[in-house]
Amino acid sequence: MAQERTLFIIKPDAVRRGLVGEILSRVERKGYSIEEMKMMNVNRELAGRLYFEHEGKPFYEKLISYITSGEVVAVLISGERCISGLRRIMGDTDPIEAAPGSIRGDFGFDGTMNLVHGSDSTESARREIQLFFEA
Ligand code: 3AN
Repeated sequence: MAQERTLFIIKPDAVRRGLVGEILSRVERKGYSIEEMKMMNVNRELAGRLYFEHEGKPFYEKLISYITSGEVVAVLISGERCISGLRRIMGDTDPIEAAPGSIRGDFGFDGTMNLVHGSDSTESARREIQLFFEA
C-alpha cells in the first residue's frame, strides 16, 4: 500500500463543455484528496515540457495546440495508489476504447480532445507536479 501524489489536468475541451464539476466529483467520490488546484493557461513552453516524450510524433503539434487552446484546471491529487487508480477513472487514452463508466468513456470520442491528463508513473508524477505546482 502506498500513499501517492499525482498531477491531474482537466483539459480545455472539458472546461469549455462545463464538465469540471462532474469530473472532480468522480475523483472525490473515489476517495482521493485535492491538495491544490488552479485554473490556468498552459503556454507553449510548459506544454512542451509536459509532453516532451511525444515530440516528433505525428500528433505532437495537434496535442500542443489543443492543450494551449484554453484554460485548464490543474489539480494536485493525493491518495492510496492514486497514480494508477486515477488512470482507471480516466479510461483508455483513446476515448472510443475507453470503458463506459470512465471519464473518457462517458464523455469523449476524440483521440486528441480526450478531456483529462493524469501522470502515468511515480517519476512522471514527481516531474509533472513540479512543473505545475512547484516551478
Ligand atoms: P494518456 O493521456 O492516456 O496518458 P499519453 O501520455 O500516451 O496518454 O498521450 C498523451 C496525449 O497525447 C493523449 N492524452 C492524447 O491527447 C495524445 N495522444 C496520444 N496518442 C495519440 C494518438 N495516437 N493520436 C492522437 N493523439 C494522441
